[in-house]
Amino acid sequence: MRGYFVVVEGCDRSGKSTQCERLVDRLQSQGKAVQLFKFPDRTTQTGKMIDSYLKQSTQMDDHAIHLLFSANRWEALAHMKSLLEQGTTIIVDRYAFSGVCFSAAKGLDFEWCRQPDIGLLTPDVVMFLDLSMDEAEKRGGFGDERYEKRDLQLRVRQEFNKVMDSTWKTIDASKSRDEVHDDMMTVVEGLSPNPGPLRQDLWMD
Ligand code: ADP
Ligand code: 2DT
Ligand code: MG
Repeated sequence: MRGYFVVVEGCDRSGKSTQCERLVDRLQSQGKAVQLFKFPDRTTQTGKMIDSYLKQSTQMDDHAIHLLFSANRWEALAHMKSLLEQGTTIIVDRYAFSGVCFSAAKGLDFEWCRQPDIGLLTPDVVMFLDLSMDEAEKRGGFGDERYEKRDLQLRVRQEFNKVMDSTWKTIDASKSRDEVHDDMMTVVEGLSPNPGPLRQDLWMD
């Protein structure tokens, strides 16, 4: 059987990276084949350009950086597909939803933003870690990266409200790390035992 494609989305400091790692560790400890992916993947050629943009060492047109974030996903597609087909589950820390929400929050046209990611793999489930800005701010001050600003984060949140649909699983990210982990495990354990063929039809409807 193929692996599951699980995406974790949410605003900054909602606990995505913490929980993705925990999910991978837990599933691996159960003997399952699982691999972690993270977008942007800052290690590739496009990832290095994205990293220096986020760290504010380079400037780039908003459209150009949007396309680079998308390219960063397209270049991972073959690897993700082959793992899934071999039966490995992949847990993905941010995906095209972050791509659209951040760029739209900056003022780019929402429909334009969706175009470059059309035809990527469609996740089996998207978990949205839901945390208010006030709670997020209690988790430490903003860093120095380009998008770590309150007003932008609030706009990103509004964009997430637009892209999420009834298939998304909203997780209350204000709970303790253990409780959030348990809630996410419940979602993963509830995935269909027969997920059907891999779908490479993101936003093709
Ligand atoms: P994200 O990847 O969504 O930005 P992180 O996983 O990096 O979030 O977590 C942001 C900060 O909040 C980290 O310092 C992390 O240790 C802390 N954190 C994560 N989950 C929780 C939680 N459930 N309760 C309190 N603090 C948390
Ligand atoms: P991390 O803090 O998770 O490394 O994210 N972003 C991310 C975009 O603007 N477009 C995208 O396509 C993706 C995947 C969100 C780094 C920042 O990059 C933003 C925060
Ligand atoms: Mg993170």
